[in-house]
Amino acid sequence: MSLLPLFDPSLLGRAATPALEFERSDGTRLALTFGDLEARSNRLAHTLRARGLKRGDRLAFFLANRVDLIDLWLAGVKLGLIIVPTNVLYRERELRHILTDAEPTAVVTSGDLAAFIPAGVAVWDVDQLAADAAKQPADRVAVACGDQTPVSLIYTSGTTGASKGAVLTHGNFVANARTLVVDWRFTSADRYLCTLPLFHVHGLGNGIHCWLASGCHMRLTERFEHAKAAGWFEEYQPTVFFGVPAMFIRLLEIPLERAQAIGRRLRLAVSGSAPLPAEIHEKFRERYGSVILERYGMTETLMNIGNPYAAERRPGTVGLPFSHVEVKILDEVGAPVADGATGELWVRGTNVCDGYWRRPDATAAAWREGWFRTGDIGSRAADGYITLQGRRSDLIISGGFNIYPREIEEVILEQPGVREATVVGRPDPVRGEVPVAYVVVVADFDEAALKVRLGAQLASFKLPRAYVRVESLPRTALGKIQKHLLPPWKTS
Ligand code: MLC
Ligand code: AMP
Repeated sequence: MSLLPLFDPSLLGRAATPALEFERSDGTRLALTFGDLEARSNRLAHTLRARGLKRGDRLAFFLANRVDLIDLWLAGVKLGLIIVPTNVLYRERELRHILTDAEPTAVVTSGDLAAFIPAGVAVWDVDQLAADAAKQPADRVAVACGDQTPVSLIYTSGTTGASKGAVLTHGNFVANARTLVVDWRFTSADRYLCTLPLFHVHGLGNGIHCWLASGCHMRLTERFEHAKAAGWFEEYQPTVFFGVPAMFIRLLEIPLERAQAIGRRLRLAVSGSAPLPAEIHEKFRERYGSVILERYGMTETLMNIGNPYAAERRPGTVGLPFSHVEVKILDEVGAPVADGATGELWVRGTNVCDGYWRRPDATAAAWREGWFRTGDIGSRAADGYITLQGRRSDLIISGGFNIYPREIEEVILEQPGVREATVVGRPDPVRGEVPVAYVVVVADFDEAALKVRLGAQLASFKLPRAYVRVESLPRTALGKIQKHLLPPWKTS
């Protein structure tokens, strides 16, 4: 099944029903019905077709949350395009890699972001595109798509190496959305507050798709702003909220009485994308009276494991495999581990993408007979609950955004005066982890210039929180850096 039939009961069947309220950062709002979304995406599909886009073509976007992103996604679904989301915090260097690799026809962006698009890439202004679309007819355009039809190329740092595009199909997203809507008991009466960015699978594959598949109402914001969060919850009165742990940590700052009132309306709060400390799970329950449902997913697989809706949501665990997925935990030689023992998680199911874009080597390394090697380490209790304990690679997750240390190290090493560099994740009370750089420098090292260089080339969440100068980096006899032997980072 493709995505459109999943959305049609909302787009066509509930055409006159209020669907969406988008709040811009300046506080202005736009309200739309499902019928409006159907018409807007049809008009945009006509425009994209007139600009030459056809089934299988890639179209990238580099935008913060806005309604045009939903139009673009739906138009892509209708035309059989492969949409390439990019993180709005990326800078030219990061975008160049994705845009070179994905070879999109164009990247859709806004005027304030256009300066970050690498030279030589076709740039379509989002407002101009919308103005063109407004002149087009509203009748539906749709090409035949099936389970196997790719719909999105989403870049991930994966388990090793440079960022790779996971080729996600209609079938992957349908499997994910169908399970979540049923398991999490979505109905058209729900009110879903979406503050997650739509360029990642958490906001897109879970948030947007649960909303469209259930026909509920959504309040979308440009981004999560913790100073505004209490007001959003109080005014909109959501029944459902999805967040990353950094958001739940911020929500603990809301005064008790207000939090209790919010909690009475909130039937479901889901956390994912990074580990939720058991202590935060407990504090949120005390404050809101609502028990967070923690689940585990990945770009390549969408959602794999989640705590149950109607049974125990066990703090510190990610729960039980979803119905669309099989999970096995293997030791270093590939043998299944006993309950309670630690190993690497492998997953298989209709949610798992088939491979990476134009990377047969990386695909072969991560997939074996339909099973995908997640790179996440964990164990299963005798009653089936799975606990994650870390990752096989040195990936850092900060505020739910992934950081691959080698990428930062490479930019640091380009700076005159740096002889050696390594980057590690260090604990942070809000963001979970933050990157910290350890550098071996020669006399003429200029730290201020290094910071400027990194700020120009890397997304803000990748910038090291500190640069710790060391005499040398601890290495094995073979020269590999032993990150666990680095001195602790002193915050003062
Ligand atoms: C942050 N910024 C954004 C932004 N998020 N700008 C536009 N859109 C966004 N979504 C900018 C801010 O404007 C600010 O810029 C700077 O980044 C720092 O933001 P902050 O609010 O001061 O940081 P913080 O309080 O730490 O909160 C950040 C956060 C953000 C939690 C809101 O990290 C976030 O939205 N995380 C979600 C990540 C996510 O969706 N991950 C899912 C991956 S999918 P300036 O200029 O003011 O400094 C996956 C699979 C799975 O992992 O299982 O789900
Ligand atoms: P991404 O590559 O952005 O899709 O990030 C996927 C990674 O996020 C997974 O491989 C995990 O390491 C991590 N992750 C997602 N959900 C959880 C969770 N609930 N607990 C711990 N880690 C998580």
